[in-house]
Amino acid sequence: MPEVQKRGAFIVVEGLDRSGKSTQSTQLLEKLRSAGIDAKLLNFPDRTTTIGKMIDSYLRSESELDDRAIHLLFSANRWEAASSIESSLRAGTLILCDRYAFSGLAFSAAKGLPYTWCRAPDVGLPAPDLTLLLDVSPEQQAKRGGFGAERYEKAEMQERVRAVFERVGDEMGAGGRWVVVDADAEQDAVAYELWRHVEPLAQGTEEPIRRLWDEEEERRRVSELYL
Ligand code: DGP
Repeated sequence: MPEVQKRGAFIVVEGLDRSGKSTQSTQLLEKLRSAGIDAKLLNFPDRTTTIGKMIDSYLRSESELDDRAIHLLFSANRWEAASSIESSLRAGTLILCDRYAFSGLAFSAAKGLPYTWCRAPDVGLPAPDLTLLLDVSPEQQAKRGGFGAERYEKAEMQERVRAVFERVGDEMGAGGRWVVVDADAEQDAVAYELWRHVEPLAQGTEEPIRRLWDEEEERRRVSELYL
């Protein structure tokens, strides 16, 4: 029997501002690397590219853009990394990603753009094998020193984003690919919980790379047919 080739796993960490997402992603990377795993951490938006610089200027309120235009830029910023994500995965590297298309959907739908329109530009991107949503309560967000000065860092906006993340989670279903982690817990407890979900994927997976939002679309089509 020919041996099935493993590829690196694709793991996304999502969450609201002040959820501890970036700290936890960095720690997770260190833990993976010290376990001997070839792993890379990406951040979206990637503010270093030409598109990323436009996004950065928008987030700092140094420039104004139509809501749809900025949405498409966030998506383009992921697309410009898509082929390198895929080739890293195929080369056996685990890709850890601090935010991905789910943030794109959550933040733009929270502004009032239609949900299905928001999803469309990200259709076909490599789909994560696992998404960990760090769920922080408004009370904890406030306790953690409130928000910074960037555009979306306001309590009402965060509440709306939270609601869209819930909807995304419901649609992702119970297949284990979307995991909600209580981010109000102590830092070590959150890290432990994240590791519990990441460890089984650390050595790679034999599954083919899927595309966003294939499975979810299929589930929706089937339920529309039969309900
Ligand atoms: P961060 O660098 O993780 O703090 O993210 C910067 C801000 O941008 C944060 O408030 C979340 C928001 N954001 C991240 N990705 C997207 C996206 O794809 N679309 C929109 N509209 N906002 C996003």
